[in-house]
Amino acid sequence: MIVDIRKWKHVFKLDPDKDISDEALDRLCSSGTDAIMVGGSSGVTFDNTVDLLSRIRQYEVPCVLEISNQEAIVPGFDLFLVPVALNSRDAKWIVGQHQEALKEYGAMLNWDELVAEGYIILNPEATAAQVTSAQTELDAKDVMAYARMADKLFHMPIVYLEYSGTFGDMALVRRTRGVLEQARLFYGGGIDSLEKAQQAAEAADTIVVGNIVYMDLEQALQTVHAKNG
Ligand code: 1GP
Repeated sequence: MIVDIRKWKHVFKLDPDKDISDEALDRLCSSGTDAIMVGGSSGVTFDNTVDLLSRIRQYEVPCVLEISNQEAIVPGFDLFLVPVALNSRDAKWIVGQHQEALKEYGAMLNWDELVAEGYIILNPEATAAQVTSAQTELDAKDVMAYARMADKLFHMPIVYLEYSGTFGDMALVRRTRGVLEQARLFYGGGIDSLEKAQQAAEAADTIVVGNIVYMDLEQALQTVHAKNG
């Protein structure tokens, strides 16, 4: 399957470490979302990732893996997103784990299936911020500089503003998108209604809807309508 991230407006992110019923998965995969992203910040294993992939594969929706650790790299996804935590204080989350993985798999990778995501993590309470020791006290100039670094210096296809768990500053999201030339701006965090999805979809290129899937499936499904403006 050819997957074009540049066409994505809406993505559901499913966590292999969380339970989801067959019925809920059926409704999510048939919702009209552009892709299902599989990933999480903790408890992601090879086994729970394989299990979720095989269930999603019953549907036509593109399914991509956001790699969270080397042990949980499962073949068979349409694409593999590789997070680079640009504002981490720990090089392990910027280049360290990546270098370790490439020592193992570097010679046998299909590079066309790999897409780098330049993460800027902005909610200090998020697990991702804590795991990566992210420097979240950033002003707009700081964020813009990271965004340009990802876009212009490193040529990353995705800049990801990550507010996981809280709804972010849409003015900042819009400004950040404004400085990108080739990268696509992903926004994720706290989208729990159609209204918030519409606000985020207006500010970013692609919106990512995560936790509400597990809290209130009906509200989660509503967010797909933000695709239509
Ligand atoms: C998490 O950006 C996603 O990586 C979505 O965040 O769980 O807050 O929707 P939420």
